[in-house]
Amino acid sequence: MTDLNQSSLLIVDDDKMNREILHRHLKNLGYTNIALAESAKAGLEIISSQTIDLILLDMMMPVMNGLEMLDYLKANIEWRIIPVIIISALDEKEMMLSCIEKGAEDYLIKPYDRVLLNARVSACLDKKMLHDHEVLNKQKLEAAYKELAVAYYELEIIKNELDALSHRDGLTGVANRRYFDTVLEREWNAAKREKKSLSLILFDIDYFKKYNDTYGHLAGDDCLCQIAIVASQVIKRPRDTLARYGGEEFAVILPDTNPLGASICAERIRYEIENLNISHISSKINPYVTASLGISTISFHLALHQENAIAQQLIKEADLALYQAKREGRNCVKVWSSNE
Ligand code: GH3
Ligand code: MG
Ligand code: MG
Repeated sequence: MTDLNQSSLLIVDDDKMNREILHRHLKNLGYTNIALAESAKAGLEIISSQTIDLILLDMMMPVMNGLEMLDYLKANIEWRIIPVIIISALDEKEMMLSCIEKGAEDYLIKPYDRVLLNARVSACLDKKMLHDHEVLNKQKLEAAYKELAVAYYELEIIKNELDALSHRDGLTGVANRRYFDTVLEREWNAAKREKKSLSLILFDIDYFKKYNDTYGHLAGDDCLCQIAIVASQVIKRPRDTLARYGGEEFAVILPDTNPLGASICAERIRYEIENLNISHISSKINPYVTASLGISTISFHLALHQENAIAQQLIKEADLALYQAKREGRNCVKVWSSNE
């Protein structure tokens, strides 16, 4: 399993002859990448500057002995995984135990058995290679996870953007009809559950066909955008929703709002539209663009409403009120009432 040419070994021994004998022996076994150090200090310098897969360490050395070097290696987070085989003339059980306890892979006594040494070196290198592969795989896996997390995050952003786009009207940027239906249904259910009021304003630009005929379709589009902007500035609460209901017709959903609150809101929209001062010479009622508004409200806390009322009823009633505003001269607000 061990790739002899790829493994790098380090012999640390203060005795030159010992170093050379071991070096020759390992070379004869086929290992080509072998570093030699005459002291623990020289050994540590080599370890800091190159990758080492196995250390063959002498025990008795001046300044820093093998046991001290072992301590040093095992205390270092990067070096502690390098296997160490102690090769020593010191045949003391205590010392052997101490080395094994501190993390040495084996303790061979000089003169060492060559067959045993070969087997230990080979086993240590196999183990080290396996460990290196595991580390590499873990790093690759972590990198892949990170990439996946980034891709997922980007996908979420795109999905949110697409979601938002699918809710918007292409011309004015306010909610589209589809989203209006969703919000109305949601708010209807919430109002029913919480026994609250829900108001709806429908408004329609007056003589808009004539406006288009007079100023052109592009000017008409621009007019719609300006109206959407001022209307969206009037509605303040986070759950209020302005939507483009049809061609030149808009809707405002006002949760938890009674007819009086909705009237104030509608009157402000009417006022702001007129106040845009968009010339409309073909209008029969005003020199500027105006709109007519109809309001309907459902009050779930009042007993007069049937349990089985449906959201469509609210639209129908706001539409009736809007029709009444048109009938009664346009540029005004009408609140739907069951008496009319
Ligand atoms: P009323 O006062 O009774 O509401 O009259 P009106 O002319 O506004 O109503 P009508 O329903 O007869 O005409 C609506 C016009 O709105 C028709 C069409 O030219 C215009 N319109 C609808 N959608 C758009 C749009 O997206 N852009 C433009 N420029 N005009 C549109
Ligand atoms: Mg219309
Ligand atoms: Mg109109």
